[in-house]
Amino acid sequence: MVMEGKRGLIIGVANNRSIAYGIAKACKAQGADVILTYQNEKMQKRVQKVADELGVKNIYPLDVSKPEEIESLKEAVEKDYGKIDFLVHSVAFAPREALDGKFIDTTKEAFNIAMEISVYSLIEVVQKIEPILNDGASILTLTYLGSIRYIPHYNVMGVAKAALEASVRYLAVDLGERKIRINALSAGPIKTLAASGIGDFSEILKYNEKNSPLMKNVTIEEVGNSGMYLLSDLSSGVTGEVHFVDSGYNIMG
Ligand code: 0WD
Repeated sequence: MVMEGKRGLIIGVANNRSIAYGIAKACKAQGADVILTYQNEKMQKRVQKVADELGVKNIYPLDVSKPEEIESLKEAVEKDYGKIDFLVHSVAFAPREALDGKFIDTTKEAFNIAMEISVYSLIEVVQKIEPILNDGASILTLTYLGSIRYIPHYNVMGVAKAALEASVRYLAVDLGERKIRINALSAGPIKTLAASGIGDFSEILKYNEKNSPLMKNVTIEEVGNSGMYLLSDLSSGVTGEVHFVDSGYNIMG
């Protein structure tokens, strides 16, 4: 049991198709104690269902755009559990109209929202949760190939993911002082709630399946297992990295 004795906070479960759910499941299977959050009351029921299924004791509200909620979460987790060993940030958002059509039409408002929810939230969550992280803890965020390549319709989210990956590198240096690691996992396309907002997503899925070395799309179980490795001590020499879990699609010319 690789995660025996470890406890972690996982942000970004919307339902049992979420990538964060795949990571939570893999961590539980290896003996970890998992804490989940839900974005708002509308999501609470679905996340509670996931929590019951996984045997997760507590779920806490967290909208990452509200600093006071990050603060309250830190206090509640500290009170109920003490310190934690890992943290997962699996959250992204851009207005739907920005994920269709041309990148050149991106509005300042859509740009700011995408950067706030998908990038700054990582920095702020790490800032506010760091005091309850044990030395040697591991942090993971989720990214996508659209950060370094043109992907149709990914638009402003590609720019946000580039900033997210750069943030991981800068945070890795600051956190390294406490031997805390932070990495990004770049997942291949998976049909989730968030993905359904991206124009022509089913075409991207088909194209990746046809053109990746493994000739298949990845599952949340595969992403979950690789995520678990990055959260575990098995990856103790890895930080500031972007790790692709995409059936090898990114290497293709
Ligand atoms: O193909 C994919 N699905 C890929 C996703 C490929 C590569 C990377 N990713 C990334 C996403 O960009 C995101 O960072 O993985 C992460 C998780 O996305 P997901 O698992 O695909 O999507 P989903 O199950 O919808 O979970 C993301 C959740 C939100 O769901 P919706 O769809 O309702 O936005 O992020 C949460 C929310 O639960 N979220 C927030 N949580 C707290 N505060 C907020 C917020 N303000 N906004 C969104």
